[in-house]
Amino acid sequence: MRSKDKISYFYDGDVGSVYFGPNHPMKPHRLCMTHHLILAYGLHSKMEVYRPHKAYPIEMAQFHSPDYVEFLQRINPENQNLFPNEMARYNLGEDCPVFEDLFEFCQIYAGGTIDAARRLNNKLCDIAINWAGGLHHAKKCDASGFCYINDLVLGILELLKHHPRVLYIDIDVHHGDGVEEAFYFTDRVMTVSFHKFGDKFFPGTGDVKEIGEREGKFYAINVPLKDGIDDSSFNRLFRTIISKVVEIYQPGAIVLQCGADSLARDRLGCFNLSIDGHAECVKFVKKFNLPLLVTGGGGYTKENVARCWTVETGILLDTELPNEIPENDYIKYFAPDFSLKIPGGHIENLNTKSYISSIKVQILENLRFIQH
Ligand code: V1P
Ligand code: CA
Ligand code: ZN
Repeated sequence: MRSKDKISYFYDGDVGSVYFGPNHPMKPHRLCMTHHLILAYGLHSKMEVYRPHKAYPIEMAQFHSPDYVEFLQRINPENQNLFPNEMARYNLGEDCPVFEDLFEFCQIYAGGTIDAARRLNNKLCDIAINWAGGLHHAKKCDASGFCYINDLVLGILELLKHHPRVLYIDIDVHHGDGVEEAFYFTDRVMTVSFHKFGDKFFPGTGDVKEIGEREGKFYAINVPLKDGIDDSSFNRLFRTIISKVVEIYQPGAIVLQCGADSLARDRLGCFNLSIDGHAECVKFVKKFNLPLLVTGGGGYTKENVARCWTVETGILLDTELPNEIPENDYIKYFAPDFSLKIPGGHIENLNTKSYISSIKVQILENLRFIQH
């Protein structure tokens, strides 16, 4: 362990007040709940808290096409009916609706991840946190799966200015397809996503056989899982794969996407992870003592998202948190037990020992082809 990690934390109070619409599972209000829980536990006094800059269109265009960025800037709920062709072309609609202040929302969450990467690059901190970021599905010219601008790709591009190799790890229940696609042909970024795969689960990609191409061959790792994976099998698999990856790839920095929809009882997810099981991944990655950029991602049972990211902030700060949730503006959401931790779930675990073992063998086999 480093003697004392310096942590930069990014939050903008405006991010929690945007609204994707009735029945939409993505609730940015979860970010506000998370922040207030972090404050209630007094964690703000142990880290540097920053309001991120609003990412400029030119910064977004480091990855996205300028015409797509321009359209996001121009579109609003009042004029969207005038642009049916562009709405379809850029995949805006049901999953990725146009809502009030959409562009400003993108600027804030993308600005947070870019600022986080810059502070790490300038050695102003050891760990940087942006719970509003982690929108891993956005593509160069397309919105996808509640994601418009891919802040993770922008953050990684920033880290690549200072580091020859960056490792991206994604524990959201969905495949990190946008980040994988952005770096599919390069060996300068290794992407590793753990996700549910099969039964037409969104986005449908992330087979173990998707491994990268050309220079990037063997630098994309996919860990496709079935419903019901529990803490012990997930943590064992995570540790085995990530320790081997770090040993062989020797990254200069790590980006960890902590989507909380891999928790038990998530509205969209289907795993059995407890908060301790999820947080164990954060603890494990922190131990490598490499510059670490931590983001949020999915997470659709808001009170559990707030619990999870607060626990993980505590872990990054090496601070134990009492299990009884302190008084805060959103205390009523944590009724009836007001406890910080949630246990694992009990849906049937369809990941047999032999299935997990075969995935592990294929992944470790591919890692043998990497030069070191
Ligand atoms: O399944 C689909 C699309 C819609 N069909 C044409 C296929 N979309 C999913 C998108 C999930 C996005 C997850 C994002 C993240 O990885 C990162 C932030 O967590 C979807 C689902 C679902 N159950 O998978 N969209 C919706 N539900 C949805 C429901 C109501 C209103 C709008 C969208
Ligand atoms: Ca994932
Ligand atoms: Zn997700």
